[in-house]
Amino acid sequence: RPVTLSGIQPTGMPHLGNYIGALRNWVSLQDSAQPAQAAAAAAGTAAPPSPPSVLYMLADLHSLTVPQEPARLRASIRDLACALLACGIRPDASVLFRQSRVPQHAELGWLLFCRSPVSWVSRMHQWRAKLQLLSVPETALDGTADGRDAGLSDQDIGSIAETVAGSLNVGLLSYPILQAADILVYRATQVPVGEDQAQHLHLTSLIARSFNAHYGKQIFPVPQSLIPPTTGKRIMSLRVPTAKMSKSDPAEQSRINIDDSPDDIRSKIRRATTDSVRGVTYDPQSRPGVTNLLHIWMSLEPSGTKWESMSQEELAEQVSARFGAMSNQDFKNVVTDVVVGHLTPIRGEILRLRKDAAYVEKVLADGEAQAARLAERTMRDVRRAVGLA
Ligand code: AQP
Repeated sequence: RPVTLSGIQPTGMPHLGNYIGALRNWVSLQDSAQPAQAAAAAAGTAAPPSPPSVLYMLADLHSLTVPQEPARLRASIRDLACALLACGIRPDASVLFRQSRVPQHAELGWLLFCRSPVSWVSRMHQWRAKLQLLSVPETALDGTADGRDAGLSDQDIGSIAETVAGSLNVGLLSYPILQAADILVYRATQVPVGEDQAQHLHLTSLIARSFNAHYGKQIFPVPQSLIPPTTGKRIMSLRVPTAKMSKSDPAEQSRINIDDSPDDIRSKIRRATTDSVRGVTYDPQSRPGVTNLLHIWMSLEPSGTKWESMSQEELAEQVSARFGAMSNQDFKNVVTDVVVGHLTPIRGEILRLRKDAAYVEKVLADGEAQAARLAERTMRDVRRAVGLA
């Protein structure tokens, strides 16, 4: 039986990129995995119980690889739960839970750390990109852990750790192994992820296969990644359309949050970076801003056209026929209408759920109890295999 697991970090309100690249697909996967529950939800009747096979995680432990202010993190976790429910994740069909509340993730994580060569994580693209970006000097990395810290006050030590660990910490290097634990602890067989996560998924397969081989037992299945189709695979920043839309981009104008008001959406799209070329054309290389808006439109427009299965030439032809005579400004209005139409009901549901904290907390607590039962089943086998039982 397929078991699906995916996660999202509580690093801010999800944006249109998270919605198009992940959350919308999560809802489809939930509904296709649990057709009886989906039919009951559509008919407004009670759903029959079913064994949990779709799990969605608020990846709060992962979010700590970058500095988080505690009160803000708490609020972001709550808000993220509201956002996922508002997008259509239903507690009768999916297990929704906070990663940190299921301690088996951290336990399995440690066991996997101890079986993973450092070179497996140090060659991950995301880690290498971060190292290059920061060009951290060797002396800064020495920090205080080399025995030369005599005479430093706690405050001095704290501030050195803050400076270095704020940007480059052990968690950031090793989080792909915790990610493997997140997946393997539920013996998940399929993992919907963005293409940027393909390398991490490959690492999970390596870890699962080497663990099975070492202990001579098929403890973990080898999971497959489910990468979304081509169009809108990556939604880009509205300000710098060569960078991806991101929750932690300090520029608010760079993204459309899924709880933005229609006025905010209108103003952000109106100010989105495009170019001064006349007419709308599909040209990812030389017109990244316009193409990003086209990807957003194609991902959300209601005709059901299979844009993702078209070649670049077909896309260019279709776009020219439809929007070739339109100014960028008029096209921005078309995009705004489709985004507002899509996000308005979601925003309404987020605002409603924010006022019902008790319900949201109960959904998470129930999800955590279910997740812990499943995880504990795996951990019993793992502890026995390792010699800890
Ligand atoms: N711009 C994007 N376009 C399409 N898909 C995206 N995803 C993220 N950004 C885009 C997908 O959303 C899922 C959840 O992402 P995450 O929050 O766990 O981490 P992330 O990829 O690092 O997302 P952000 O928004 O950029 O967050 P921060 O700023 O905190 O790092 C993933 O499946 C991801 O592929």
